[in-house]
Amino acid sequence: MKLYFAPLACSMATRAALYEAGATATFVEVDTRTKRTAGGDDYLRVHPVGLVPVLDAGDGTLLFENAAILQYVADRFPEARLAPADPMGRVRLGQWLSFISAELHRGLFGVLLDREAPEAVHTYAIARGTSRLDYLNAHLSGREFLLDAFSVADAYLATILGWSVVTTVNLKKWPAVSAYLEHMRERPSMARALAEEMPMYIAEQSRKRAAESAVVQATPPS
Ligand SMILES: N[C@@H](CCC(=O)N[C@@H](CS)C(=O)NCC(=O)O)C(=O)O
Repeated sequence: MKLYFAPLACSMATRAALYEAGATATFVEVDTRTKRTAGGDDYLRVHPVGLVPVLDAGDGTLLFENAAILQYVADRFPEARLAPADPMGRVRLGQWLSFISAELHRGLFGVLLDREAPEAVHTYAIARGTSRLDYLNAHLSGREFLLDAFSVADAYLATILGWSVVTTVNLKKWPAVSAYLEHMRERPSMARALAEEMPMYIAEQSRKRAAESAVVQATPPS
């Protein structure tokens, strides 16, 4: 299998799930801004919109969308128990994956991390996001995981919540959410994924800054 990822992006959830499963995989870094892989290939030929993650299932079949990819990994490695086996448990898993994707990933943190989004949009996202974090905090109070045991939804949620440190969302206001994130980060698969992707993220950021300052220097004063 081959995972197309960007450092510390939502694709880190799939990396952690692959580690949980003990899967053999290779990893291709993507610059989601330039839509190029680290090897210089045109990433739009892999994903027409240029989003990560994409998982190559091993035979060239390309899988899109984190929530679907995570369930694929869980199904492909059932012995790792990354998803509930019973039908209702599976519905609950789908419920959380949708909530994380729509309400927290794209609806809250994705907006806050978008430097091109106007300030009013950030303010609106935070105002709306509060009820989502309140709900999550109530659910996680007294619980170790989103479901009865660790699942791919936890890998996704911990990845998204980790972005809060570079936003104005202070998770300390939601103590159960904050404690959950700390606990998740101690999990070997998550800790390994974070330790591996952090240096890549720092390198990516410095490349971005260098590219931006090159543009500024090349722009003649008007
Ligand atoms: N709906 C997609 C969203 C994935 C997504 O937002 N990926 C971000 C990184 S976390 C990305 O690739 N952004 C680049 C872009 O928006 O052009 C999924 O859940 O997989």
